[in-house]
Amino acid sequence: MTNAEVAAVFDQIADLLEFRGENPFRVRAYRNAARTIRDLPEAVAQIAADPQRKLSDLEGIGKDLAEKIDTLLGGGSLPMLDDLLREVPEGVLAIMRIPGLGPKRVAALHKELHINSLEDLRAACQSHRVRDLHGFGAKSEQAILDGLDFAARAEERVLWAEADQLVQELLSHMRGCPALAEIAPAGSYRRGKETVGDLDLLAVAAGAPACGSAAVMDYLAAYAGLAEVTARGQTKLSARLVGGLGLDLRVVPAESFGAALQYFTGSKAHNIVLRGLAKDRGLKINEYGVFRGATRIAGRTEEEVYGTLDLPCFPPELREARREFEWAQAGPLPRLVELADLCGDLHVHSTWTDGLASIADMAEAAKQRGLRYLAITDHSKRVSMVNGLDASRLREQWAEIDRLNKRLRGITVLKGVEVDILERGGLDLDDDVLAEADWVVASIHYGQNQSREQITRRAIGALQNPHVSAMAHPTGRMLTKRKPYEIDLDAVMRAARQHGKMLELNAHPLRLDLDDVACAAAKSLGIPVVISTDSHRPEGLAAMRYGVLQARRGGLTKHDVANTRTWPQLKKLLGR
Ligand code: DGT
Ligand code: CA
Ligand code: CA
Ligand code: ZN
Repeated sequence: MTNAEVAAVFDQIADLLEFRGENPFRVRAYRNAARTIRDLPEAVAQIAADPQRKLSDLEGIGKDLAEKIDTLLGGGSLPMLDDLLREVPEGVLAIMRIPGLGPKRVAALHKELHINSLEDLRAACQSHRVRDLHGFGAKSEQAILDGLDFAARAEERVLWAEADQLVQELLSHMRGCPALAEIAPAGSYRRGKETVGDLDLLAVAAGAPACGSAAVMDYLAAYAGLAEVTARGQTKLSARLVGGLGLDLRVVPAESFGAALQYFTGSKAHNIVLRGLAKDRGLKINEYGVFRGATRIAGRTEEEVYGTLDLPCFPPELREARREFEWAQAGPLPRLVELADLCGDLHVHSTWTDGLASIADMAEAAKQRGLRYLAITDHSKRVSMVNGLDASRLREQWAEIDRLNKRLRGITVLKGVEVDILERGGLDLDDDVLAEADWVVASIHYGQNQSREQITRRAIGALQNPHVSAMAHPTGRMLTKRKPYEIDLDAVMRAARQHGKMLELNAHPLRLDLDDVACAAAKSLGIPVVISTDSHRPEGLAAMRYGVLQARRGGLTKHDVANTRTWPQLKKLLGR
């Protein structure tokens, strides 16, 4: 069990005790224990395994809690937690996970309004029964409804990176099907959307269409990764994968494959514009092809379909009915950035803080991926739970980087830091040390619940610092898990432009922050975007492709992405 997992158990106990209205001191004891363990600079398992040390020597951990930790580390369960979980209705636990609803408020809803499930809660908010409760109001009623919507949406969609893994496994199964001539994913997955609601697959059967379709569908139905087939027709099969993700497979004739691929790739908004353009020319476009009267004039390939309207075959990432039609009218489409264009990674951690690999190992891995520079950006001291660096340790780290660079060939390690933007404003390290860095990313990790004004002011303050290079993960969102913090991104972008700063597109599949729309906004303001992986281990560097996909959705070209440049060029762009 990791420290975070042990801490999460204690937090849950605290929540349940608080929900039941137990002694506040007891609740606080569990909360403090959770914090102590979460903030430990080493694994709690390591302390437990050391005969020289005692868990009960840790601050806030008495004999009873030490025993509980031992039980958890040994793989056991805690009887008192099991009892608590039995006594609290399951629906109430779900309510406690809604952002912004603590155990006390959930208890009030449960006691006063007999709310036992998410459905009860929604109904109570909609009929305005919640606003009259003590401590609630119209504003919190709306906040609860927003939280419910967020939780519902989050549950239905999966991260693109997860969908990708599922798609690759599925495709490799399907390629074993003798009756299959062709198969391709469509839908939001193909457009590279950050989360995917369901998978849409198109197939062409070999041989006679009727029996071919049946054979292809049979082959899919036999896939071990399917939980159930939910519907089956002549040419369409709907199913659910083991993890719950929905899936539609359509088997289409070869002469319609391009038209179907175009239609089912979407987006819906893009298709609506396309249908209008076809109509203007007296053509009809649908999933079977492009028709003039009853004659099919295109359908086999997407190029052919778009070609009938004198349009380029848009990269799927652009098909959102934003600027793509306008661009196509003006001339050739911009060539979107590609993974191979990236020369460096500018946000990476090492064992100096919460990374799992040494600087040398990260540099080697980056070189293997074809990168030519890598900025080590470990956390600053405010992030105490991961042993964030103060000025003196940072300088020690940089001395190590200097030594390392002397022997490294083919890659340069940059002296960087991920400096925290403090809750009260200002940065966590002094200007004199920041001035010695090659690359400084500034991040908000604490005080994420502050008001829009406060958070925006902090971000702009950081961008005004002459030594800051870029703002990391500018909205703090965690896809399907945490909403962005309240921030006026327009104001932040204006400040970035004014002070010549860059903005990060954090490529971690859970973040993808900036999102596609914000990337497009940055481009239009001329703010260089850096795509960085925020890797904590060598494998993390692979996330660059997710960032590239998001950048492409924002219409970014190689020119718009700063780290497609060599380090000397990038430094010049930064003007420092
Ligand atoms: P998702 O699954 O929510 O992540 O998003 P999509 O875009 O994959 O949407 P989905 O699975 O409902 O449909 C796949 C594509 O099929 C969609 O992007 C466009 C096309 N499509 C679906 N329904 C309609 C429709 O009513 N009209 C048009 N024009 N296209 C549609
Ligand atoms: Ca879909
Ligand atoms: Ca679908
Ligand atoms: Zn980081």
